[in-house]
Amino acid sequence: MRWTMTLLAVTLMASGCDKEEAAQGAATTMNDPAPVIAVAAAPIDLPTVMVYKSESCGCCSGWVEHLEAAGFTVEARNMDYLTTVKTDAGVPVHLSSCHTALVGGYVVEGHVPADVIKRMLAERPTIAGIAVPGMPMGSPGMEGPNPQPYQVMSFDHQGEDGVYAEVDPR
Ligand SMILES: [Cu+2]
Repeated sequence: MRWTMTLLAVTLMASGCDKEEAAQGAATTMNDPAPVIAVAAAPIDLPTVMVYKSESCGCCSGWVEHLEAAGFTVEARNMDYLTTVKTDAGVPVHLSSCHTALVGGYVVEGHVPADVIKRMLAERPTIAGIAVPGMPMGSPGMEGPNPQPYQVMSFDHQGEDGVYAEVDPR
């Protein structure tokens, strides 16, 4: 098993190098900044997402799958008292949703799209976290027949909210 994994890793590394060389070769001939883009597109290390949810929450599991599909490693914990988790994390009551997650030092409340989380992790704003209040139809994990636009709110521990992102899944 270990041998197979090593082989796989070596194969992946080898193919990765080939691609990079190909991109560089092409760029040299064409004299454009393509190699920079190729490096930026390489997989980045995403921090593990800790998700606190109730055992029976189907849309929470849908959101976990969405994060995993986007490349996150997710550790999900089923909790009996989510209110305590939200209070401890400092999630404002009016921004609360079904599940609460912790990632990279931030709180992520509700059905926040993975790309918005990635943007926050890249920008590292001075906020406590982001939230999609309630459970809007069309948000990841809440796919359905009538998707609607929704906002991703930011919040801090001083009671300030703001709009972090506008999402229109239609
Ligand atoms: Cu939900």
